[in-house]
Amino acid sequence: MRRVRIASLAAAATLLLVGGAAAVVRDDPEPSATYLTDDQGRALVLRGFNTASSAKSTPDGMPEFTEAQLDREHADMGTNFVRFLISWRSVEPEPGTYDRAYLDRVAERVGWYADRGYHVMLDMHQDLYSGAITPDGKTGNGAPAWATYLDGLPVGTHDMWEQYYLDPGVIRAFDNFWNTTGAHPELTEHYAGAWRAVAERFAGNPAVVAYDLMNEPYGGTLQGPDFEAGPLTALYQRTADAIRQVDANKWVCVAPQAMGVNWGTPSGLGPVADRRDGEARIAYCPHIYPLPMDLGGGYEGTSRTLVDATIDSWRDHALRTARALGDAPIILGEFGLDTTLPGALEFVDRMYATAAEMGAGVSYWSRDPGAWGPYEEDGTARNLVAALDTPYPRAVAGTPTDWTAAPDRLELTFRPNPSVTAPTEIYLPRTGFPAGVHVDGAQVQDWNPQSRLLTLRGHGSPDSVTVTVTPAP
Ligand code: MNI
Repeated sequence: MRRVRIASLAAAATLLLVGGAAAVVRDDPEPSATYLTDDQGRALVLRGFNTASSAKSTPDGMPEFTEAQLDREHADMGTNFVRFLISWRSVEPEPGTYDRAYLDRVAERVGWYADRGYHVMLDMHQDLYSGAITPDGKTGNGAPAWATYLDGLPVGTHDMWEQYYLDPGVIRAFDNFWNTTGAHPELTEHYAGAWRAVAERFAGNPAVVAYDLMNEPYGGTLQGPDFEAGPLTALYQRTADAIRQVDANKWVCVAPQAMGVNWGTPSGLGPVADRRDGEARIAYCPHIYPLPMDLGGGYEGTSRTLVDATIDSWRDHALRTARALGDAPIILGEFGLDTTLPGALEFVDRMYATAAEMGAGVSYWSRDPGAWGPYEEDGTARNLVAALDTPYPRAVAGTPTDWTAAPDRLELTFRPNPSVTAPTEIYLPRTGFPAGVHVDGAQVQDWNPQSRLLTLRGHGSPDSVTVTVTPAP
């Protein structure tokens, strides 16, 4: 065990140095100038949770999550977004047969979010390809058993779940999916078909804003650009095309491979054409998990120095990849950590500040109870709740060019879009704004101390507007 950890750390340090050097020799990339938009054309700043890891293993594919728990989250942190886990095994339990009852259950949850004004991104989740890689079905998740071909190769037993990615049987299951073996050209076709079935069900549902095509892709024997620019980009193109047959409007979110890119190395993902009328709606949804923190290092000392270097190179590479994808907006699909680690909440603050700088949405991993999440099993709020309950502009009547938040202050600069008539909407937490708000730079249309929502109109300049919101004096 110890050997593995030391070897991984050495590998990570090398990767970090390579990433850091690459960042020095190229220009600093500009923040993303594009945002996902709502049906009124406003730029969306998305803040929410992955909901939830429990969906990976429940028989009905639903997270252990109630409508009352959503009310609680909404009241405590003012989230407006969810990355909701769905799975291929549940959508297509038999080849070519789509489970309508499952999609109805997903739609019921989407309805809970819709009732509270949330935006939903459906995430086709997988880890280690499939539950069928081990007899007990409890190690991996994602693909149906009928699409899992280990070809008799072994899968071992390991303490760290990531180690299963190195087992011959798991690698072969991925090689068969990507058809690197040449034996299973039908599997990616099925995957695209499953997505078309999902998109057909949700095309007319305005609460669903995006489809995250595959969680943390892994290339089996193909890694890096050989995988990302090859079969991964091809799968995204095939799946985006299948979705566009039934849904012209939702955002299609593409993710890089997890290995390396989650630690700050560059992605080799190729561009994906969006065959819809009008502007492309392709978004980029990378994850970040700085390796020193995953290994229990916390955000202090040497570990903190390495984590900061990881964040810097991850941000620069993510911005470059998003630009190469055609100025794609960015959603940080996952970051998260054991918040009992030293410095954990400073890391959380740093990640949200980085996302704001980048113009990126965020879905924290995850909404499950426990040490990584906002609540204990018994519902007690944990330290994460206060850390995440911060001001943010939820929907902006133009393009944000710069925004920063502190617990009792929000500064937002944006370029107004004259064709947007809906107001700019800002969330402000009770702790920082107990007695009301003071606004400079725009007129208040409404302030609702219950929902904590501030709406603004009548911003003077046509070019650039800067709004500052502070507590009422
Ligand atoms: O840390 C990972 C991760 C590590 C290594 C690899 N490979 C070797 C391919 C892949 C992924 N993932 C982090 C989180 N993502 C899942 C859900 O998407 C969570 O359970 C993990 O904490």
